[in-house]
Amino acid sequence: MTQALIVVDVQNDFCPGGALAVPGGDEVVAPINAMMTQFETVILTQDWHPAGHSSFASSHPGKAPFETVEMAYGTQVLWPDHCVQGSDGAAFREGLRTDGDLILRKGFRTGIDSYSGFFENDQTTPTGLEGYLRSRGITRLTLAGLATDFCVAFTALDAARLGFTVTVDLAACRAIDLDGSLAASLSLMKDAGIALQS
Ligand code: VGL
Ligand code: ZN
Repeated sequence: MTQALIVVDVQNDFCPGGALAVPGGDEVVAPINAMMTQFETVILTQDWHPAGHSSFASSHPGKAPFETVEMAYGTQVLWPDHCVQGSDGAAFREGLRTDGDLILRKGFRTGIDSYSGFFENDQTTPTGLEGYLRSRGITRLTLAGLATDFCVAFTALDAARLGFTVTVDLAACRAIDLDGSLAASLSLMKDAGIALQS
């Protein structure tokens, strides 16, 4: 058993009606539930921010959502408040199977965001996911979820860089697509040798 499915951030706030709604975000639930039956190991990630998180525009006076700021670790997009720990918005989307082996929370430090399931946005602070996968002998990963161009892409790119064989199932992903971010992320993933499946 060397394969795992990583289900990225299928949470209410990324679905229609949520604080950072991804168009069609809820449409990934059915295909992901079906995919889960094909994998012995399923990991779900959960965006999990404290109130007042530094990725929230509301934490930066004069800034609006989708503007950027320079943080010590680089440029950070500012988002509407979303996925606040314990809120309904942070909960997994109703109907999503959550009986996976591991639920990995990320973005829980106030001063740093974490799009990737592997590293925070400084690209050096590990979440521990790499060790979890390696110690279980997993070498091949399939990714699905939200959003294609942020948390899915960052997770996939880190996984490829770490030497995992990575497939992203685009039919079970939806994108935010901010200023061409979808096309940019697809091209980065292709260049990294990630299989894009639809
Ligand atoms: C995400 C923006 C902010 C994502 C999370 O799951 O793609 N995007 N936080
Ligand atoms: Zn977030």
